[in-house]
Formats: sequence, structure tokens, C-alpha cells
Amino acid sequence: MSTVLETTEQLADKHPIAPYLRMDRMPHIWCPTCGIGTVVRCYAKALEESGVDLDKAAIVSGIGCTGRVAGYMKLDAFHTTHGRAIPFATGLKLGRPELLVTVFSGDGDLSGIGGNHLIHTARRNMDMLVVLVNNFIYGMTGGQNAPTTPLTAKSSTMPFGNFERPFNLPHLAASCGATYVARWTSLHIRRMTKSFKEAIQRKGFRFVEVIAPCSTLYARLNKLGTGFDLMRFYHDNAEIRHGADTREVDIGYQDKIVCGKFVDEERPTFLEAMNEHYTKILGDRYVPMSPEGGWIHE
Ligand SMILES: Cc1ncc(C[n+]2csc(CCOP(=O)(O)OP(=O)(O)O)c2C)c(N)n1
Ligand code: SF4
Ligand SMILES: [Mg+2]
Repeated sequence: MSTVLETTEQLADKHPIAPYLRMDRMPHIWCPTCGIGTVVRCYAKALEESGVDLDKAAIVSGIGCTGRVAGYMKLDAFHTTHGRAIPFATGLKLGRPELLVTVFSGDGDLSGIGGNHLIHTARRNMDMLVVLVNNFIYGMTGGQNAPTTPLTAKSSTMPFGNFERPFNLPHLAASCGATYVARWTSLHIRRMTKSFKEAIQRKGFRFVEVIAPCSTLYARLNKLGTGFDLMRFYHDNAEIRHGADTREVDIGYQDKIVCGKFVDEERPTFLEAMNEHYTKILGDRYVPMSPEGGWIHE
């Protein structure tokens, strides 16, 4: 009996998440043991298990290694400018309210250059899921200090160690008004997937931070070994505390990482609040957007 060997491409097409990826764009740009791919895997699995209609889902990224995610997902995808994924996603959601809109980007993109958009979009409870991959550094551009770099950690712009207080992102998102806030590491594949599934079902501003290795820059500049060593560190130092007070989930350099679901509540989204308000003030004169986009005309 003769055995027909399949090509790498044929085997790759059989991968369980191949239907969610643009396989013609493989191989991806990410370094070996980088954590971003794992987060993509969990997100794709969550889409699949949630039965999301892919024609009704859109993904938006900014710039950076994580910013490449939108380009690899087989969804309506938008690779926007640096720091502008959230405002782009806001426009998309307002124009097409029926879409599941996900923003997928890095810590620098979303909380550095894009930080102003992050806080105001959470405050407005704009209906979108934000997946922020936090590798504590600007990966794509050479390992510069980010607003998330832990105190004393080295970066290419702080070779003697960071002395700037970093953001505690779950607390930032929660205090600005995010209605769903969770943090995982790229080691927590089942919990992260479950969290994405839950967040997909919710409405409002949902924020999931995933701590993931940048093996090439953060790990190397800090002599922490490979991405695999960082995964082992997460294994030994992640502490799951659902409902933890977000004021207490700061991340210190090589210190414990508190993970879990911290916030899960409901309040009117921007569009719901707007529709209710204008209907109350303007009555029949107010013409709301149809859920499919465009205006409803009687
Ligand atoms: C306006 C502008 N400023 C700076 C840059 C350069 N730049 C590209 S990606 C990046 C940092 C991205 O860091 P992060 O969002 O953490 O993504 P990572 O690469 O770590 O996944 C910077 C500063 C740019 N592309 N555009
Ligand atoms: S530079 Fe860092 S974040 Fe970028 S792909 Fe490589 S390991 Fe990942
Ligand atoms: Mg980063």
C-alpha cells in the first residue's frame, strides 16, 4: 500500500483554526515562543465555540507585533494607524451596530499612543471587545519602554531599569467604566478562551488583558531566558483571584501576576443611552439607527 504524504500547506489547512485564519499569509512574522499566537488561537476557538457568524464579526488592530493580528484573521479586518484601533472600531460599531467588533492590539498601541481613546471609550461604554496583549514592551520597534514596563525592568530605552510607574491596566479600564474586565496570561489557554467566550456574549466595553512573552526583546534584555521560561514563570507566579479589587492587581517586576475576572456588570451602552435620551427629549422626531446600519424610516 502506498502512502501519499501531504505537503505542509495541506497539513496547515487542516489545522482546527485554519478556517479563522488567512492561511495564504502564513508563515506569520512572530518570533518562536512569542505569546501572541496563543492569544489568537484562544480567540479563534472562542469565536468557534460561541457560534459567531463570521460575516457579522470584524476585527481592528493598531500597529505593532500584536497589531498584525487583524491581518491574519479571516474576518473583515482593519489594520489601522498606531493608537487608532479603538476610534476606528467606534466608527465601525456606530455605523454597523449589529457587528461584533473586536479590537486586538498591544500594550503600547492601546495604552501608550492610544491611551486617550482607551479611557474615553470605556467611559462611554462603547460596545466592543478589546483584547490587549501585554508583553511589557514595545516589541515591534526594538524593545522601548512602554507604559506597562514593570518598575526596574530593563528596556532598550531604560537600560538601567525602568523608574516610571506603570499602568495597572485592569484598574485603568475598570475605573473608566469598562463593564467586563479580566486578565490572563498566555499560559491560561482554557480560562482565556472561556473569558473571550463570555466577553463575546456581553455588551458594552469589554477589556481582556493577556500577559504574553516577548521572547526576543523583553526576555532577552532582562535575561529571563526564552518564551518557554516566561511561561514557566507564569505557571509558578500567576494567582487566580476572581473579583479581586483592581486597585490591588499591579504587576511588579518578576512578581506575582493576579489573574481572573475582576468586573462583570451591565450598564447601558453608548448607543442604548443615546437612543433612550433622544427618544425622551425628541419623541417621534428622533429617528434611531437601524441595527443593520442606516436610518429607520417609518
Ligand atoms: C505614529 C507612530 N509612532 C510610532 C510608530 C512606531 N511604532 C510601531 S509599533 C510601536 C510599538 C508597539 O508596541 P505594542 O503596542 O506594545 O506592540 P507589540 O509590538 O509589543 O506587540 C511603535 C512605537 C508608528 N508606527 N507610528
Ligand atoms: S519581537 Fe517580541 S512581541 Fe514581537 S514577535 Fe518577536 S517575541 Fe513577539
Ligand atoms: Mg507590547
